[in-house]
Amino acid sequence: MIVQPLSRWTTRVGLSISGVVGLASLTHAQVKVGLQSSTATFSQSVYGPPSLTPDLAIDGDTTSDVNGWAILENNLTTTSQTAAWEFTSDLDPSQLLVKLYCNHKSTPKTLLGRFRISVCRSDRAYFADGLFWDGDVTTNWIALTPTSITLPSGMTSTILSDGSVLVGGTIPKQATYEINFDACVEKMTGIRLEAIEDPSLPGNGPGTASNGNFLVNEIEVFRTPIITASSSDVAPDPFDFVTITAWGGHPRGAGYLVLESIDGVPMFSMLDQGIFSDIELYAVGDTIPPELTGLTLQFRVWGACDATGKLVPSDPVVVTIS
Ligand SMILES: [Ca+2]
Ligand SMILES: [Ca+2]
Repeated sequence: MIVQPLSRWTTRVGLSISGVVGLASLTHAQVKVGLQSSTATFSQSVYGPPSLTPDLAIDGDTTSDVNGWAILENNLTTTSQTAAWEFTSDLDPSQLLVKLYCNHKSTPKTLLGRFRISVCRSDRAYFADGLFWDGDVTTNWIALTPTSITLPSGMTSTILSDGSVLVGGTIPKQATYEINFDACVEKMTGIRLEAIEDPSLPGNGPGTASNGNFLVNEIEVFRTPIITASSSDVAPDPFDFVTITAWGGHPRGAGYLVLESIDGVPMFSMLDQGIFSDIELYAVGDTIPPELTGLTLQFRVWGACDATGKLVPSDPVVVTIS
């Protein structure tokens, strides 16, 4: 087997040929992520215990008027506040969709003005203690920079250098924000929502209400796994073919290999996962089936991180089996 080395990438990748299976197709199922242990630095109360608390932002009610997290203090001022939740199970590297519902009706335009989303890999014992005032939201957070944002018509968003989002334009009465991220992070355990003051906002923010308040009725997180197929997903096929086990890595985190045939087979993809900081490109196998001779495979690392932590594909690398 002849292989060409990766030239541009500091990462090297592995490739092995070891068996016979059929053709596979890839599916990219988006699944909702469970959240728990709602925690905040502050939650709004009305001269009593906290009543607009982050647990109401994960109760499944996205539309009731007063059902979510808000931060107005009893002196009717606001300041930057933070909420955090644990993921109910660890997440592998994912494309994340975060939906933020701001549907307060009796006080319209009570939307998030500037905010930032982060994830962490910490043990759940060390963050998100479930308190609604002075809760523990401190751990090693990894701020995510959105790859795209969908807002109601007329609203604008600006992604600032710290990864936070500042909304502007025409502020509607209610809004649902949809923010996409590439989360190039292994074994994610939690998510943080920072509401950040900004001088462009009414009352200096962090919300769009005149007093800087907001109400987040609900936060929903959906993930699309980067890994979408494994050997068990490969259905038998009349065209017996070779099993490709591939793995890749990147010094900064996770990496994945997508294999695509560029001749001979219309769809030929299979993934495996591995985390390696420095691996070699090599082939494993007793013999190469004769029908593979001359086959050309193209593959690329999908999941290499660029300088901002975004998942990016490498340039194609071509392997010819001989
Ligand atoms: Ca809710
Ligand atoms: Ca915890």
